Amino acid sequence: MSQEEKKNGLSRRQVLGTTAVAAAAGAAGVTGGVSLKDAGVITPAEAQTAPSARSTANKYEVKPGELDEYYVFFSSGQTGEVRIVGLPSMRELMRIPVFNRDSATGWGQTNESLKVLTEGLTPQNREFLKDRGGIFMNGDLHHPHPSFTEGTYDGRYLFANDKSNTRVCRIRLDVMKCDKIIQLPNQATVHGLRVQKYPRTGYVFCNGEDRIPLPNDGKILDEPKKYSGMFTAVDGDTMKVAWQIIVDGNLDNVDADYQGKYAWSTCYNSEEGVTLAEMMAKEQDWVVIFNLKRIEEAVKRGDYQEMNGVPVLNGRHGSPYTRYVPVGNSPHGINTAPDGIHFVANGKLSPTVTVFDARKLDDLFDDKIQPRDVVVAEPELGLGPLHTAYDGKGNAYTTLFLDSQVCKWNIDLAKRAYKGEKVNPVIQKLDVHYQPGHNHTSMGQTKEADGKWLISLNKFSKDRFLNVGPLKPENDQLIDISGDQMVVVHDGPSFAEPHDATIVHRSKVNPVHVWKRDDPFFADAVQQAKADGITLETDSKVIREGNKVRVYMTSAAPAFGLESFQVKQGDEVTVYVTNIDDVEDLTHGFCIVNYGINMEVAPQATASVTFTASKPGVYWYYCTWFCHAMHMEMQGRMLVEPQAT
Ligand code: RUQ
Ligand code: CUA
Repeated sequence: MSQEEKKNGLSRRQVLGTTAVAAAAGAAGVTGGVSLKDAGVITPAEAQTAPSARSTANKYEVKPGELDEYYVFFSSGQTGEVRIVGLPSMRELMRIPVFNRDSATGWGQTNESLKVLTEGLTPQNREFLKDRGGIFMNGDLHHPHPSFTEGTYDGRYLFANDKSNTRVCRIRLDVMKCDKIIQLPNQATVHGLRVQKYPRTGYVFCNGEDRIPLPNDGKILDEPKKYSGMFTAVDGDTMKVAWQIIVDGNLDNVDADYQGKYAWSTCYNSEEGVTLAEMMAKEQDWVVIFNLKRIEEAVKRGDYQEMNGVPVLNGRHGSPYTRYVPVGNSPHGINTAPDGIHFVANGKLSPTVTVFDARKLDDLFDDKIQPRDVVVAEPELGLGPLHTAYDGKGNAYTTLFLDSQVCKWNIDLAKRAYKGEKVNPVIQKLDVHYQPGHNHTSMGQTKEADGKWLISLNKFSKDRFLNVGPLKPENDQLIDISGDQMVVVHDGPSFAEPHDATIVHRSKVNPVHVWKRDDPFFADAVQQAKADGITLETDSKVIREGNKVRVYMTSAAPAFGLESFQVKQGDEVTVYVTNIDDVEDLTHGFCIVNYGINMEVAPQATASVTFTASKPGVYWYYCTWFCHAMHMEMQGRMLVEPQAT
């Protein structure tokens, strides 16, 4: 210890730790005139006598080897994957490739992933992609939402949208892999995505944002009045479209109730224009309410038109299935409160948010009240409200994009103010860095909102991190909301883009450690092996059928089941690798050098890849995941015999 440290009774390591806590706690810092004690930091000597203060100091620390309390499922925007982050440490734990092509896992190259990526394409796009490798190589994943049972997460699935190619994915939370992707017909872009909360998921609600001609076959081009917007309900169990409904305007975000009766979407461009000026012309846009029971009955009755194999209903103004409630111009986020009663549409261009009472919707659909009668508050919060989160104690947290703030306000006070009482619903405004889009509270999108944490997903980081060139990371900030005041406790840079996230308590998710051998994810490989008389767990063998060659091999650290195999130039080769190691965290990889092949094979999994052996010569294959002291030696040779000329 240095003299200075001795004087303070702190080691250098402790000082570094406590400085971080002091700075994180929003104090001016240790040298800025605030003592460690003021910042809630105490010396080891004091810690003996003040255990509660001690635990305050360590509140935000997750020590090496300690586990986080929450999973955060982050979207990655234009990267097209899902990321799993631990909260409160904000450590990135895993990435799940979905709409992107991933070098490490072979997602987009293995037969197992190609099946997921291709089987749900619309026929038109299957044709379009024929000469383009068969799959889209990009995605824009915005909104990841886990499945529900009775108003809270059930740990089965996570659903998310691809805005760029109009797709919806499903990720299995037992293995953290995507098992289904569907491309939505009759729709251009899917932006807002949320799921049915009650009785279960059930439906995955998908907002079509851009309006297009139906069918979009080139007969109608520059006649925007003939375009349609679309709302889709996907069945989360089958990953098929259950029904679609045509709407007026462009749908933005969506959420659902806690009763299983309604879904609601923000909707902009009531003008139905195609330029910015046209879209902003009117003072008002809408929130569209969808009556699920009436829609289901209509589908049963046959009150729809079938388009591309899907029942499509008419939900335009005057339809019995929808109601349009006027709100300020271009609303953005829409968020259901955990009380099961209120939902809030965020103004974006208007400094207000609009609070609705879901209990009034039955009367609205029965035409007993006017659309605006379902509005119970409209507090003015600040500039650019985009999304709202909740703490389950009656408070709401709204991001203010233009003000670079989070505004904490109280729903009840807002309702009283709306009735004319002289009360201010705003409790606190906290600076965030900078320009927040989505924000999320722990369990806050369920009826089990626990009011402990808020993350603010900020679109700009500017000066908050070391300069890494013109393209900057974005900034996810962790905010403690357990006290009366919000406190920023952590900055976390992230690469494109922390678009949206869901914070799930770890008790809700229970992934496996190794694959089960009968997992449907590689059932096709198992079936093919059976047809070839191969037992994947024990056999390493080459099967030839004309110019189709199937190479089966096991992998067990540090060796593949085959030290070499031989094929002929021009053969269509499929390599099946089965990882027979039954040990947690013992993943192998299979890479063929100069053949552009690489894939991950986790414990007890089978992975396969198909390619044409178009180049003759000797090609080493090796294991790409560090698995053993002899990992470097885990290799073999593919011998490609030249074609006879
Ligand atoms: S929307 S920043 Cu794509 Cu999630 Cu509001
Ligand atoms: Cu197997 Cu490295």
